[in-house]
Amino acid sequence: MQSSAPYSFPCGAPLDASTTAVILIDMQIDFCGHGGYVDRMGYDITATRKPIKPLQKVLAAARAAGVRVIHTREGHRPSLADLPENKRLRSAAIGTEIGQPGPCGRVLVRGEPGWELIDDLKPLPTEDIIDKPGKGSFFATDLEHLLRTTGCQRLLLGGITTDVCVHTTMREANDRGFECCLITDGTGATDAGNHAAAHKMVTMQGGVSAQRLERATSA
Ligand code: C5J
Repeated sequence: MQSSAPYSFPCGAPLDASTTAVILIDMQIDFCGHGGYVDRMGYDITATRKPIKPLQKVLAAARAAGVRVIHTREGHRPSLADLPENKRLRSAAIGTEIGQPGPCGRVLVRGEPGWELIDDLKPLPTEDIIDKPGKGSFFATDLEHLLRTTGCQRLLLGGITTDVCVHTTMREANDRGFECCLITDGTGATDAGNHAAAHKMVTMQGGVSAQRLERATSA
């Protein structure tokens, strides 16, 4: 780790691999692949693919240091029984209705090609994957139970998108008492302004929600 803002992460006891987890959020084809959800909404996937290389370095370093790595996937049951109607309607309004067929299979549906994690950041068989129906990784999942059981109190967060699922997860985690650090260059968003704002806002009030790790992977 290089440096962080607005203070040197972590506060309290020094960083310890056994109580730290790296959480990679939604590095799925639907969010950064050709023909996926984000691509079909008309956003430039170059922006959401940007964190791939930095995250490969983070993954390698975390695995070498024995830090727990957890991956998340946003998606819904094939029955769509866990898809709130307002989420379905909003996705339909933008022309990419969740659950409908597309070039990568049914949009954001578990088991479909677009829902898969990208090959560049494949989980090891020993790493846990959290399947979530919402933007946050804690809502309707066993992530908190898993973190408490394994004694992880510090979280390094990367993935896509910075302003939506990464931020929601970070906020959920912060309120639960986990100490969070966003991996600045390990996150990506469909909008550059939102991406920058999402990084800036965590530094307010002395680090109101989490800390921003600068140049996480430059070395
Ligand atoms: C979105 C996500 N943007 N992973 N999901 O719908 O950020």
